[in-house]
Amino acid sequence: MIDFYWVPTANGQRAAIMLEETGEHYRLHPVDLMRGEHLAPEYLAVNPLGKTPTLVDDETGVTVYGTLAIGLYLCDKHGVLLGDTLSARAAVYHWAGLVASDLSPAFTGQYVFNVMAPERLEFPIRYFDEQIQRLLKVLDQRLAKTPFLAGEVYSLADALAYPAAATSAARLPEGLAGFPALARWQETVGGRPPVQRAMALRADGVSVPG
Ligand SMILES: N[C@@H](CCC(=O)N[C@@H](CS)C(=O)NCC(=O)O)C(=O)O
Repeated sequence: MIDFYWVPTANGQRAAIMLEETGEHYRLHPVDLMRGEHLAPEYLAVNPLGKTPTLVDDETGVTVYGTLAIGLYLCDKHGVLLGDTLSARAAVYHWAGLVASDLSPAFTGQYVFNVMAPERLEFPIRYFDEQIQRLLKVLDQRLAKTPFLAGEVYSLADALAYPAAATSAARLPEGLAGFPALARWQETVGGRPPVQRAMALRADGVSVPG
């Protein structure tokens, strides 16, 4: 059984998709950021960084924090969603890495400067908007050539990218209209039952900043 410390944000959804994709049994522990539960001693004992998502796997005795690390751990544990050859895995690493180290921080930056910042600062708002547009364009160009990010088959990279596409579809003024291949992929990935179960996770009474 896995104890899963989670917040209903894109990062939480990424880790939840991987738990569902790999058929893990998990206990959901919603962490309320607004109430400061992530900085309470009980949670800092699990993850001293005080951020989510984190999982504690009592089957293997390991604790893993962060969406990419959790995704890689679950792929490794179950032998799925990474690819069978070095070149197939390289494609998964490339796209999963781009999502984790470029796209996801750009969304965080956009959220911080649009929702959390006490004053409106034009430069960081424009900077993160441009970063997101540039990254979505690259994903769209890739998906115009291959059905999934790493190639012919669904992988960890798609699982990690999906919440960003869903957020963009909801937040951008024209949704994903300017990114037709990404929109097609979003429908396909969003139709997977594990993805639907993860995206439907709710924590009554738990709120996030903003
Ligand atoms: N690099 C981490 C980022 C995790 C992260 O920023 N988590 C947010 C919730 S989505 C959090 O716990 N924030 C609390 C804080 O920053 O104090 C990942 O990929 O999971």
